[in-house]
Amino acid sequence: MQRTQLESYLTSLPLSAFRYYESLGSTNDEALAWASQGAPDFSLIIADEQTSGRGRLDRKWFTPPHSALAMSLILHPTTIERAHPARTTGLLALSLAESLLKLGLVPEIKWPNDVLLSGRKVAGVLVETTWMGEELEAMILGIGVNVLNTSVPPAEQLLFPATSIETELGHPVERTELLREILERVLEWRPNLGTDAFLKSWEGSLAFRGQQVQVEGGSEEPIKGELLGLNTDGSLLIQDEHGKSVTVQFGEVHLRPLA
Ligand code: BT5
Repeated sequence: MQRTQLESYLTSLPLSAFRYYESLGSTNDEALAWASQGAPDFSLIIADEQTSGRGRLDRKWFTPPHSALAMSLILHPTTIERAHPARTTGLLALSLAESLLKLGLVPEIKWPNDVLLSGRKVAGVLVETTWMGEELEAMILGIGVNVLNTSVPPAEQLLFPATSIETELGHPVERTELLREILERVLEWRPNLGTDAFLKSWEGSLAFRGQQVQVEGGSEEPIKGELLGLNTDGSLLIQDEHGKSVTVQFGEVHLRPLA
């Protein structure tokens, strides 16, 4: 990815500022630091390679050079984003899912933060926050996308099977074009984050809807049941084995289908 090429692709978008790195530890770490130094709303950080990319619970996220998208968007949260922070994870996941749909693929969002193609993970979202005392200062919306075949980590390093857009499509795609497409979707959805239309689109993209799933996480017993959909706050709604509606809060949980 060349800086000049990136600049020409992004000039039409109302980005406040952007920083591009050929190699960086983690775009989320850089965004957290930049946010605390006063980065304006809708500033973007992109890295061609990450040497210590992070997932949830400090799990590793692999971003080898010249093959993936690794980016973090800094938002100064609006009232809606403060009220429904989980929706910002949905915002990025849905924006990518719609971009993939446009390429002719059939993406699914594995709640809470993965995007799947053919049941394999093609992307992960990591949203983090900075605080000024008790006041939420900034939200960092990070996403890593496996674009080319060479971005897919070896199977033994993974908890869940992975794929890339190139693998699924049968031909490579231009990373910068995909980036612009995702950002355009984010810009379209962001003002509508509080609407039912957003919730319905997010819910409509969910993997395993109507299927039996198991959710593990926290200190709770695993929950088994049918995945019904989303509550308005972005938490997951499941009908358990006894027919009871159970809500799974957004957080460090692991969802899998019960085959
Ligand atoms: C995620 O965490 O899926 C969130 C990943 C967010 C990465 C972006 S890249 C830009 C920004 N900067 C960062 O430092 N992070 C964000 P989680 O649900 O915890 O999944 C992590 C797990 O995904 C790992 O334990 C691996 O098993 C697997 N994994 C790692 N790299 C992968 C890859 N490239 N493709 C598919 N799976 C991967």
